[in-house]
Amino acid sequence: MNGFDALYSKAEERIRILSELPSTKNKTIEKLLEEKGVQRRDFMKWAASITAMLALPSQFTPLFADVAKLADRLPLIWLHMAECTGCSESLIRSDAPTVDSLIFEHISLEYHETLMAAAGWQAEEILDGAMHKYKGKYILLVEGGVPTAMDGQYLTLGPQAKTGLSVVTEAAKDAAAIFSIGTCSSFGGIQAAAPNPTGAKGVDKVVKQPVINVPGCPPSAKNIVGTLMHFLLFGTLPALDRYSRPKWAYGNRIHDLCERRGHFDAGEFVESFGDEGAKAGWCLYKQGCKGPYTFNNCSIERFNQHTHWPVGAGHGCMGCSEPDFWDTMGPLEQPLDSHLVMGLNSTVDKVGTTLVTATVIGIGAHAVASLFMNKKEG
Ligand code: FSX
Ligand code: SF4
Ligand code: F3S
Repeated sequence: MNGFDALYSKAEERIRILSELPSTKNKTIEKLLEEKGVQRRDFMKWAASITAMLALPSQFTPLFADVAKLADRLPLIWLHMAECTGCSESLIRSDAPTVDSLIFEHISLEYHETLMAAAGWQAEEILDGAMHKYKGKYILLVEGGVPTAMDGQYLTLGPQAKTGLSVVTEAAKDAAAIFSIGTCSSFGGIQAAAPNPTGAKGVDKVVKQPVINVPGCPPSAKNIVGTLMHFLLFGTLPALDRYSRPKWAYGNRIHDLCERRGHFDAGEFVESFGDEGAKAGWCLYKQGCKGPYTFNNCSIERFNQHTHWPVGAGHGCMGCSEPDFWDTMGPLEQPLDSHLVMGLNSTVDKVGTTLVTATVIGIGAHAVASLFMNKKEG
Protein backbone atom coordinates (compact mmCIF):
# COMPACT_ATOMS: atom_id res chain seq x y z
CA MET A 1 0.00 0.00 0.00
CA ASN A 2 3.02 2.24 -0.49
CA GLY A 3 3.62 3.68 2.95
CA PHE A 4 0.06 3.29 4.22
CA ASP A 5 0.78 0.02 6.07
CA ALA A 6 1.50 1.68 9.41
CA LEU A 7 -1.66 3.75 9.14
CA TYR A 8 -3.67 0.67 8.26
CA SER A 9 -2.38 -1.22 11.32
CA LYS A 10 -3.13 1.80 13.49
CA ALA A 11 -6.70 1.89 12.17
CA GLU A 12 -7.17 -1.85 12.80
CA GLU A 13 -5.95 -1.40 16.37
CA ARG A 14 -8.30 1.54 16.85
CA ILE A 15 -11.26 -0.53 15.64
CA ARG A 16 -10.31 -3.27 18.09
CA ILE A 17 -10.20 -0.79 21.00
CA LEU A 18 -13.48 0.89 20.02
CA SER A 19 -15.26 -2.44 19.64
CA GLU A 20 -14.46 -3.25 23.28
CA LEU A 21 -16.21 -0.10 24.50
CA PRO A 22 -19.88 -0.35 25.43
CA SER A 23 -22.48 0.59 22.84
CA THR A 24 -24.62 3.58 23.76
CA LYS A 25 -27.45 2.66 21.38
CA ASN A 26 -30.04 -0.07 21.49
CA LYS A 27 -29.96 -0.37 17.72
CA THR A 28 -27.06 -1.22 15.42
CA ILE A 29 -26.26 0.95 12.43
CA GLU A 30 -27.19 -1.98 10.18
CA LYS A 31 -30.67 -2.00 11.71
CA LEU A 32 -30.98 1.78 11.41
CA LEU A 33 -29.95 1.70 7.74
CA GLU A 34 -32.36 -1.13 7.03
CA GLU A 35 -35.25 0.73 8.68
CA LYS A 36 -34.55 3.81 6.57
CA GLY A 37 -34.34 1.75 3.39
CA VAL A 38 -30.60 2.18 2.83
CA GLN A 39 -29.08 -0.88 1.14
CA ARG A 40 -25.78 -2.37 2.28
CA ARG A 41 -24.46 -1.62 -1.21
CA ASP A 42 -25.16 2.11 -0.67
CA PHE A 43 -23.48 1.97 2.72
CA MET A 44 -20.34 0.47 1.15
CA LYS A 45 -20.47 3.11 -1.59
CA TRP A 46 -20.56 5.71 1.16
CA ALA A 47 -17.52 4.13 2.86
CA ALA A 48 -15.70 4.16 -0.50
CA SER A 49 -16.55 7.84 -0.99
CA ILE A 50 -15.18 8.74 2.46
CA THR A 51 -12.00 6.79 1.65
CA ALA A 52 -11.56 8.61 -1.65
CA MET A 53 -12.36 11.99 -0.10
CA LEU A 54 -9.65 11.50 2.52
CA ALA A 55 -7.26 10.50 -0.29
CA LEU A 56 -6.66 7.02 1.11
CA PRO A 57 -6.24 3.77 -0.89
CA SER A 58 -9.37 1.68 -1.45
CA GLN A 59 -8.16 -0.94 1.07
CA PHE A 60 -9.37 1.46 3.78
CA THR A 61 -13.01 1.23 2.63
CA PRO A 62 -13.95 -1.81 4.79
CA LEU A 63 -12.25 -0.12 7.76
CA PHE A 64 -14.42 2.98 7.36
CA ALA A 65 -17.49 0.75 7.13
CA ASP A 66 -16.43 -1.03 10.33
CA VAL A 67 -15.63 2.13 12.25
CA ALA A 68 -18.90 3.79 11.20
CA LYS A 69 -20.71 0.91 12.92
CA LEU A 70 -18.75 1.78 16.08
CA ALA A 71 -19.61 5.49 15.95
CA ASP A 72 -21.94 4.95 18.90
CA ARG A 73 -18.86 4.48 21.10
CA LEU A 74 -17.70 8.04 20.49
CA PRO A 75 -19.24 10.53 22.95
CA LEU A 76 -19.88 13.82 21.26
CA ILE A 77 -20.82 17.19 22.71
CA TRP A 78 -22.07 19.85 20.26
CA LEU A 79 -22.26 23.42 21.56
CA HIS A 80 -24.07 26.33 19.94
CA MET A 81 -22.62 29.83 20.28
CA ALA A 82 -23.56 32.85 18.13
CA GLU A 83 -24.78 31.46 14.81
CA CYS A 84 -27.77 30.56 12.64
CA THR A 85 -27.74 26.74 13.06
CA GLY A 86 -27.17 26.36 9.32
CA CYS A 87 -24.22 24.08 10.06
CA SER A 88 -26.44 21.56 11.89
CA GLU A 89 -29.04 21.98 9.15
CA SER A 90 -26.46 21.24 6.47
CA LEU A 91 -25.88 17.88 8.11
CA ILE A 92 -29.35 16.79 9.16
CA ARG A 93 -31.83 18.44 6.81
CA SER A 94 -32.53 16.43 3.72
CA ASP A 95 -35.72 15.17 2.15
CA ALA A 96 -34.54 11.58 2.60
CA PRO A 97 -32.02 10.32 5.16
CA THR A 98 -28.49 10.19 3.81
CA VAL A 99 -25.86 7.80 5.13
CA ASP A 100 -24.08 10.89 6.52
CA SER A 101 -27.14 11.96 8.51
CA LEU A 102 -27.75 8.38 9.70
CA ILE A 103 -24.15 8.04 10.88
CA PHE A 104 -24.66 11.26 12.80
CA GLU A 105 -27.83 9.79 14.32
CA HIS A 106 -25.85 6.69 15.30
CA ILE A 107 -23.06 8.67 16.97
CA SER A 108 -23.28 8.95 20.73
CA LEU A 109 -24.52 12.53 20.69
CA GLU A 110 -24.61 13.47 24.36
CA TYR A 111 -25.60 17.09 23.98
CA HIS A 112 -26.94 19.20 21.09
CA GLU A 113 -29.27 22.03 22.09
CA THR A 114 -31.35 22.12 18.93
CA LEU A 115 -31.78 18.35 18.59
CA MET A 116 -32.35 17.19 22.15
CA ALA A 117 -35.69 17.31 23.90
CA ALA A 118 -34.34 18.56 27.23
CA ALA A 119 -34.29 22.26 28.10
CA GLY A 120 -33.36 24.52 31.00
CA TRP A 121 -31.95 22.88 34.14
CA GLN A 122 -32.29 19.42 32.64
CA ALA A 123 -30.17 20.41 29.62
CA GLU A 124 -27.53 21.95 31.84
CA GLU A 125 -27.38 18.76 33.91
CA ILE A 126 -26.97 16.66 30.78
CA LEU A 127 -24.04 18.78 29.65
CA ASP A 128 -22.33 18.69 33.04
CA GLY A 129 -22.99 14.95 33.33
CA ALA A 130 -21.55 14.19 29.89
CA MET A 131 -18.44 16.28 30.52
CA HIS A 132 -17.90 14.50 33.82
CA LYS A 133 -18.69 10.96 32.65
CA TYR A 134 -16.59 11.16 29.49
CA LYS A 135 -13.81 13.37 30.84
CA GLY A 136 -10.88 13.35 28.42
CA LYS A 137 -12.77 11.14 25.94
CA TYR A 138 -15.45 13.26 24.30
CA ILE A 139 -15.24 15.11 21.01
CA LEU A 140 -16.27 18.73 21.32
CA LEU A 141 -17.92 20.28 18.29
CA VAL A 142 -18.67 23.97 18.43
CA GLU A 143 -20.99 25.82 16.07
CA GLY A 144 -20.95 29.62 16.23
CA GLY A 145 -18.61 32.45 17.12
CA VAL A 146 -17.76 33.15 20.75
CA PRO A 147 -18.66 36.69 21.92
CA THR A 148 -15.87 37.90 24.17
CA ALA A 149 -16.70 41.60 24.75
CA MET A 150 -18.00 42.49 28.22
CA ASP A 151 -16.64 39.19 29.55
CA GLY A 152 -18.81 37.29 27.10
CA GLN A 153 -22.12 38.76 28.37
CA TYR A 154 -23.47 39.11 24.81
CA LEU A 155 -24.22 35.37 24.82
CA THR A 156 -25.58 33.60 27.88
CA LEU A 157 -26.92 30.06 28.07
CA GLY A 158 -29.34 28.19 30.30
CA PRO A 159 -31.03 29.06 33.59
CA GLN A 160 -27.77 30.08 35.25
CA ALA A 161 -27.04 32.47 32.39
CA LYS A 162 -23.50 31.14 31.98
CA THR A 163 -21.63 32.95 29.23
CA GLY A 164 -20.94 31.05 26.03
CA LEU A 165 -17.30 31.98 26.59
CA SER A 166 -17.21 30.19 29.97
CA VAL A 167 -19.12 27.14 28.67
CA VAL A 168 -16.83 26.64 25.70
CA THR A 169 -13.59 27.13 27.65
CA GLU A 170 -14.81 24.73 30.33
CA ALA A 171 -15.85 22.07 27.80
CA ALA A 172 -12.58 22.42 25.89
CA LYS A 173 -10.46 21.54 28.93
CA ASP A 174 -11.37 17.85 29.01
CA ALA A 175 -12.11 17.20 25.32
CA ALA A 176 -10.17 14.55 23.40
CA ALA A 177 -10.44 16.71 20.28
CA ILE A 178 -12.12 19.98 19.36
CA PHE A 179 -13.70 20.73 16.00
CA SER A 180 -15.00 24.16 15.04
CA ILE A 181 -17.92 23.45 12.75
CA GLY A 182 -18.62 26.35 10.40
CA THR A 183 -17.00 29.68 9.67
CA CYS A 184 -18.45 31.32 12.80
CA SER A 185 -16.71 28.99 15.25
CA SER A 186 -13.63 28.78 13.01
CA PHE A 187 -13.10 32.50 12.43
CA GLY A 188 -15.90 34.45 14.14
CA GLY A 189 -18.20 34.56 11.09
CA ILE A 190 -20.87 37.18 10.49
CA GLN A 191 -20.93 38.19 14.16
CA ALA A 192 -17.29 39.15 13.84
CA ALA A 193 -17.90 41.35 10.78
CA ALA A 194 -16.71 44.94 11.34
CA PRO A 195 -17.27 46.62 13.71
CA ASN A 196 -17.77 43.34 15.63
CA PRO A 197 -19.59 44.90 18.61
CA THR A 198 -19.74 41.63 20.58
CA GLY A 199 -16.04 40.86 20.17
CA ALA A 200 -16.96 37.54 18.48
CA LYS A 201 -13.99 35.24 17.89
CA GLY A 202 -13.23 31.80 16.59
CA VAL A 203 -12.94 29.04 19.21
CA ASP A 204 -9.18 28.67 18.66
CA LYS A 205 -8.77 32.27 19.85
CA VAL A 206 -10.45 31.59 23.21
CA VAL A 207 -9.30 28.09 24.21
CA LYS A 208 -5.77 26.85 24.82
CA GLN A 209 -6.24 23.41 23.25
CA PRO A 210 -5.64 22.66 19.55
CA VAL A 211 -8.71 23.15 17.36
CA ILE A 212 -9.48 21.79 13.90
CA ASN A 213 -11.44 24.26 11.79
CA VAL A 214 -14.13 22.97 9.42
CA PRO A 215 -15.30 26.28 7.95
CA GLY A 216 -18.01 27.10 5.44
CA CYS A 217 -21.22 29.02 6.01
CA PRO A 218 -22.31 26.30 6.25
CA PRO A 219 -19.76 23.51 5.70
CA SER A 220 -20.95 20.53 3.67
CA ALA A 221 -22.21 17.41 5.44
CA LYS A 222 -19.31 15.55 3.84
CA ASN A 223 -16.68 17.83 5.38
CA ILE A 224 -18.27 17.50 8.82
CA VAL A 225 -18.69 13.72 8.67
CA GLY A 226 -15.30 13.19 6.96
CA THR A 227 -13.58 15.06 9.80
CA LEU A 228 -15.39 12.92 12.37
CA MET A 229 -14.66 9.69 10.49
CA HIS A 230 -10.97 10.54 10.23
CA PHE A 231 -10.76 11.06 13.99
CA LEU A 232 -12.86 7.99 14.69
CA LEU A 233 -10.65 5.71 12.59
CA PHE A 234 -7.21 7.08 13.42
CA GLY A 235 -7.68 8.91 16.73
CA THR A 236 -5.34 11.63 15.47
CA LEU A 237 -5.67 14.98 13.77
CA PRO A 238 -5.37 15.17 9.97
CA ALA A 239 -2.80 17.28 8.11
CA LEU A 240 -3.88 20.91 8.45
CA ASP A 241 -3.34 24.08 6.42
CA ARG A 242 -2.32 27.51 7.73
CA TYR A 243 -5.84 28.13 9.05
CA SER A 244 -6.03 24.72 10.79
CA ARG A 245 -8.36 23.34 8.11
CA PRO A 246 -7.98 19.67 7.08
CA LYS A 247 -5.97 19.68 3.87
CA TRP A 248 -8.02 16.86 2.38
CA ALA A 249 -11.03 19.19 2.31
CA TYR A 250 -9.53 22.67 1.98
CA GLY A 251 -6.36 21.95 0.02
CA ASN A 252 -7.67 23.07 -3.37
CA ARG A 253 -8.89 26.38 -4.68
CA ILE A 254 -12.55 26.53 -5.77
CA HIS A 255 -11.42 28.15 -9.03
CA ASP A 256 -9.16 25.22 -9.90
CA LEU A 257 -11.90 22.59 -9.56
CA CYS A 258 -14.75 24.64 -11.01
CA GLU A 259 -16.86 23.30 -13.86
CA ARG A 260 -17.01 26.86 -15.30
CA ARG A 261 -13.23 27.24 -15.38
CA GLY A 262 -13.01 26.58 -19.13
CA HIS A 263 -15.22 29.63 -19.67
CA PHE A 264 -12.99 31.76 -17.44
CA ASP A 265 -9.98 30.71 -19.48
CA ALA A 266 -11.86 31.41 -22.71
CA GLY A 267 -12.97 34.85 -21.52
CA GLU A 268 -16.67 33.88 -21.45
CA PHE A 269 -18.29 35.73 -18.57
CA VAL A 270 -21.85 36.21 -17.33
CA GLU A 271 -22.36 39.97 -17.73
CA SER A 272 -25.63 40.08 -15.78
CA PHE A 273 -27.72 37.44 -14.01
CA GLY A 274 -30.18 35.87 -16.45
CA ASP A 275 -28.30 36.80 -19.64
CA GLU A 276 -27.36 34.34 -22.38
CA GLY A 277 -23.99 33.65 -20.73
CA ALA A 278 -25.75 32.77 -17.48
CA LYS A 279 -28.02 30.35 -19.34
CA ALA A 280 -24.99 28.81 -21.02
CA GLY A 281 -23.19 28.29 -17.68
CA TRP A 282 -20.36 30.79 -18.27
CA CYS A 283 -17.95 32.04 -15.63
CA LEU A 284 -19.37 34.13 -12.75
CA TYR A 285 -16.23 36.12 -11.98
CA LYS A 286 -17.79 39.42 -13.09
CA GLN A 287 -20.83 38.67 -10.90
CA GLY A 288 -18.52 38.63 -7.90
CA CYS A 289 -17.42 34.99 -7.76
CA LYS A 290 -14.62 34.71 -5.17
CA GLY A 291 -13.60 31.21 -6.27
CA PRO A 292 -10.07 32.42 -7.17
CA TYR A 293 -9.41 33.28 -3.48
CA THR A 294 -11.26 30.46 -1.73
CA PHE A 295 -10.15 27.00 -0.66
CA ASN A 296 -12.78 24.27 -0.35
CA ASN A 297 -14.02 21.13 -2.10
CA CYS A 298 -17.59 22.33 -2.82
CA SER A 299 -17.60 21.47 -6.52
CA ILE A 300 -16.69 17.86 -5.71
CA GLU A 301 -18.59 17.09 -2.49
CA ARG A 302 -21.54 19.48 -2.94
CA PHE A 303 -24.58 20.11 -0.73
CA ASN A 304 -28.20 18.92 -0.53
CA GLN A 305 -27.49 15.22 -0.78
CA HIS A 306 -24.45 16.03 -2.89
CA THR A 307 -26.55 17.37 -5.75
CA HIS A 308 -25.40 20.96 -6.05
CA TRP A 309 -23.17 23.82 -4.96
CA PRO A 310 -23.37 27.63 -5.19
CA VAL A 311 -21.50 28.12 -8.48
CA GLY A 312 -23.28 25.15 -10.06
CA ALA A 313 -26.59 26.75 -9.08
CA GLY A 314 -25.65 30.00 -10.83
CA HIS A 315 -24.30 32.28 -8.09
CA GLY A 316 -20.65 33.10 -7.52
CA CYS A 317 -18.73 31.67 -4.59
CA MET A 318 -18.82 34.15 -1.70
CA GLY A 319 -15.62 32.84 -0.13
CA CYS A 320 -17.53 31.50 2.85
CA SER A 321 -14.78 29.17 4.08
CA GLU A 322 -12.17 31.95 4.33
CA PRO A 323 -11.43 33.99 7.47
CA ASP A 324 -13.35 37.30 7.68
CA PHE A 325 -15.06 36.77 4.33
CA TRP A 326 -17.91 39.11 5.31
CA ASP A 327 -15.41 41.97 5.45
CA THR A 328 -12.84 41.00 2.86
CA MET A 329 -14.88 39.40 0.05
CA GLY A 330 -17.60 42.03 -0.29
CA PRO A 331 -19.55 43.30 -2.11
CA LEU A 332 -20.62 39.71 -2.62
CA GLU A 333 -21.94 40.19 -6.18
CA GLN A 334 -19.11 42.34 -7.48
CA PRO A 335 -15.49 41.51 -8.21
CA LEU A 336 -13.10 42.69 -5.52
CA ASP A 337 -11.84 46.24 -5.88
CA SER A 338 -9.01 46.38 -8.36
CA HIS A 339 -6.66 47.91 -5.80
CA LEU A 340 -7.08 44.74 -3.70
CA VAL A 341 -6.49 42.27 -6.49
CA MET A 342 -3.62 43.84 -8.38
CA GLY A 343 -5.56 44.58 -11.56
CA LEU A 344 -7.18 41.17 -12.02
CA ASN A 345 -10.44 42.85 -13.07
CA SER A 346 -8.87 44.83 -15.86
CA THR A 347 -6.98 41.73 -16.92
CA VAL A 348 -10.25 39.79 -17.05
CA ASP A 349 -11.65 42.42 -19.43
CA LYS A 350 -8.85 41.58 -21.83
CA VAL A 351 -9.36 37.83 -21.65
CA GLY A 352 -10.39 36.09 -24.78
CA THR A 353 -8.13 38.13 -26.99
CA THR A 354 -5.42 35.49 -26.75
CA LEU A 355 -4.98 32.28 -24.78
CA VAL A 356 -1.65 33.60 -23.59
CA THR A 357 -3.55 36.25 -21.67
CA ALA A 358 -5.65 33.54 -20.07
CA THR A 359 -2.52 31.83 -18.82
CA VAL A 360 -1.34 35.11 -17.34
CA ILE A 361 -4.66 35.36 -15.52
CA GLY A 362 -4.22 31.89 -14.10
CA ILE A 363 -0.93 33.01 -12.61
CA GLY A 364 -2.43 36.35 -11.64
CA ALA A 365 -5.24 34.70 -9.71
CA HIS A 366 -2.70 32.59 -7.84
CA ALA A 367 -0.66 35.65 -6.95
CA VAL A 368 -3.79 37.46 -5.90
CA ALA A 369 -4.80 34.70 -3.52
CA SER A 370 -1.36 34.70 -1.95
CA LEU A 371 -1.31 38.46 -1.64
CA PHE A 372 -4.81 38.40 -0.17
CA MET A 373 -3.87 35.90 2.48
CA ASN A 374 -0.62 37.65 3.33
CA LYS A 375 -2.60 40.83 3.80
CA LYS A 376 -4.84 38.95 6.26
CA GLU A 377 -1.87 37.60 8.15
CA GLY A 378 -0.15 40.95 8.41
FE1 FSX B 1 -22.18 30.30 11.11
FE2 FSX B 1 -23.31 27.70 11.60
FE3 FSX B 1 -22.91 30.28 8.76
FE4 FSX B 1 -24.89 29.61 10.07
O1 FSX B 1 -24.41 27.99 12.77
S1 FSX B 1 -21.09 29.29 9.57
S2 FSX B 1 -23.88 31.66 10.31
S3 FSX B 1 -24.41 28.81 8.06
O2 FSX B 1 -24.81 27.91 10.77
O3 FSX B 1 -22.18 28.90 12.40
FE1 SF4 C 1 -15.67 29.15 -11.43
FE2 SF4 C 1 -15.82 31.43 -10.14
FE3 SF4 C 1 -13.48 30.65 -11.11
FE4 SF4 C 1 -15.41 31.47 -12.72
S1 SF4 C 1 -14.31 32.72 -11.20
S2 SF4 C 1 -14.15 29.65 -12.98
S3 SF4 C 1 -17.26 30.72 -11.71
S4 SF4 C 1 -14.64 29.64 -9.52
FE1 F3S D 1 -18.92 28.70 0.31
FE2 F3S D 1 -17.91 29.23 -2.03
FE3 F3S D 1 -18.32 26.76 -1.35
S1 F3S D 1 -19.53 30.36 -1.01
S2 F3S D 1 -20.11 26.89 -0.07
S3 F3S D 1 -16.88 28.15 -0.38
S4 F3S D 1 -18.64 27.63 -3.35
